[in-house]
Amino acid sequence: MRSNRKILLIVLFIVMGAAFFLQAQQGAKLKKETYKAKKAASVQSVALKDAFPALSFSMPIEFLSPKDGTNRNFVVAQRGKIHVFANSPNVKESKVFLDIESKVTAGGERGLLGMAFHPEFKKNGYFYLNYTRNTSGLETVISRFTASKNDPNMADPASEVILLTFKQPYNNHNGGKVAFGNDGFLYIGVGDGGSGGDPQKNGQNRTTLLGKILRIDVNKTSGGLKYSIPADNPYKGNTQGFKEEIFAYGIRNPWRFSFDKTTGDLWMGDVGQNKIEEIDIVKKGGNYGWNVMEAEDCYGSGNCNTQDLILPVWSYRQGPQTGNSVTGGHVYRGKSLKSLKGKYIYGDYVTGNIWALTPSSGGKYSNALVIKHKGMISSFGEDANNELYVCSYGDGKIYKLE
Ligand SMILES: [Ca+2]
Ligand SMILES: [Ca+2]
Repeated sequence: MRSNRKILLIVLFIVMGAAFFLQAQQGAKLKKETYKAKKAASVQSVALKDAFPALSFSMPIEFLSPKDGTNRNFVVAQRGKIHVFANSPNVKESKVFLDIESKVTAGGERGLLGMAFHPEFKKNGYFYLNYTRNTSGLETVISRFTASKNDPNMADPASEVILLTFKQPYNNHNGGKVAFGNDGFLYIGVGDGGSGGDPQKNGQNRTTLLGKILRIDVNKTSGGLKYSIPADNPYKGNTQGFKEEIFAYGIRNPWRFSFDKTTGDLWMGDVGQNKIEEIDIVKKGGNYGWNVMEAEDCYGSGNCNTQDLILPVWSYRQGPQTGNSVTGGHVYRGKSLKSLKGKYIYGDYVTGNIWALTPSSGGKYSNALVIKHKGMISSFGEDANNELYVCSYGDGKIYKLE
């Protein structure tokens, strides 16, 4: 999600999406929308099904489930609400788990952008949010909240503990994802600050948190922080003024990252500028190139010094057939879709393409179209069984791959 031209494009798609939604509503028979996949090479026929026909949400941007044995799903709505409901296609209603709309500044790429359950959520009730607010200028807030002890389907709005804030120089490129790695640390996706082309050169500047993946330890505090810096963070204790929270840098706008539950790999979609969308496997201390490079090309004109810059594991040129804004997904570790096992499933926000990346020899990957969603894909998510879902931004529905 990027510059003005792109925003225009996105607005156009929202209008088209709304028209599509109205059409769909007129035909009540279409209530259960099932899109049959075209058979793609190496991928079985996969359908996208309206997973919870009775439910829809306003601008859903995250779907997730705590591993607490309750088999509940949570949907984050961008304006600042979190909804909770039973993981059943017959579920009749959702409940508002938390409403922080009054705290959140939303619109465009701003809002309540991410949620993560603490690995010990069942015991401590902690969950973490990433949102933008405007108190004295736009900023990102990373907070911990606690679920109510009396009602598991309610969070306590007064339980907020702000861990970290940092200023946002522009409205766009706020990243927004938060997730716990297999190492138990909290990872935070932060965009380059915004505008276009990274005018402040934040991606390569390690004295700012912008344009980075951060990693913090929320289970300890140290040095006046509400968290601590993991002992092996790449810049812990550095004397160059680099931010110790940095895990990796050179990132433009990480729109969704996730961890492979089997290998622990951190997979990221990094939204491109005007040419190329990319998928990265993010390693500790890695420099992912922005704004020296846009994916595998030098950004801007002519040559660039590509030494030590890590190339994406996959990329695609922007276009009407491919897309204009990558949405990172998940390595599929569910049970029902055997042909997707171990593959990285991701998509494009604008075109609705959903692809599978399959590892092949020599660290290379092959790419296949799984299915095309007729709407905008704001996010992928997983339920308690690691089955895969799509947040459809325009019609507010949650679709399941099956
Ligand atoms: Ca920003
Ligand atoms: Ca890159």
